[in-house]
Amino acid sequence: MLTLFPEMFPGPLGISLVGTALEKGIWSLETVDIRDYGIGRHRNVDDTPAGGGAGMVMRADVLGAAIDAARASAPALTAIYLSPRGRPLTQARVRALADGPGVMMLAGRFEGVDERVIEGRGLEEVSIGDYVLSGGELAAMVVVDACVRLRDGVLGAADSLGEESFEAGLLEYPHYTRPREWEGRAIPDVLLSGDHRRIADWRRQEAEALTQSRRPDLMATAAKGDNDD
Ligand code: 9D3
Repeated sequence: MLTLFPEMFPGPLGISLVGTALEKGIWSLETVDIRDYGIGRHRNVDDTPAGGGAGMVMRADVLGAAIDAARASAPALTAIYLSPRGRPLTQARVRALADGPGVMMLAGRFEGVDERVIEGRGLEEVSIGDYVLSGGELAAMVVVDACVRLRDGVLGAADSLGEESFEAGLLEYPHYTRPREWEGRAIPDVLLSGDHRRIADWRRQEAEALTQSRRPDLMATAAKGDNDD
């Protein structure tokens, strides 16, 4: 993880499912402090944009040196730059990254990085969605979280089973647990009927209705069965 804020890591990645996997050695994390490659007495990492305009841009020479140092100890890793203009992250890309040798990720700050470092180091630009963050670190954590949970030994057997559910591609049906009635709201009778066929039918119907109303874009691919999840 190449970042100006190494103290953000592992942060939430040190907790629960993914954190336990980190402790078990199922995955590991190294941070590179980009500031260590900064220029001059003030360790500068950014400068004003060529051509003018607002904000600052991260320097290609600084980032090149940081990337090369990281690459020297881990040459095989896929190199990703988290960027608001990147290709949107998909479960298919997550799967491929999780099956690979690991990832080197550059988290940007300011307006972004000098274009030449993206070209010169062959960085793949990845976005996590159409909203504006204050930097790439949280996005990088999202990528790691999504990948690590797919690695062997991270999910319990029960959760892994769910990954292959025939309902994949639809939003999930509503869940309920005790108490049977809460603030005047009852658990739907069908779920207490013990009729597993009727329960499965009800869940499928609920999942389809939710998907139709919230994510009609998913409906087409779910029907074809060629979705990512
Ligand atoms: C006004 C132009 N802005 C682009 C939308 C500048 C800008 C805003 C925020 C440049 C960088 C950022 C910081 N965002 C990320 O580093 C980032 C991000 C995001 O903001 N949304 C979704 N995915 C990602 S991945 C990295």
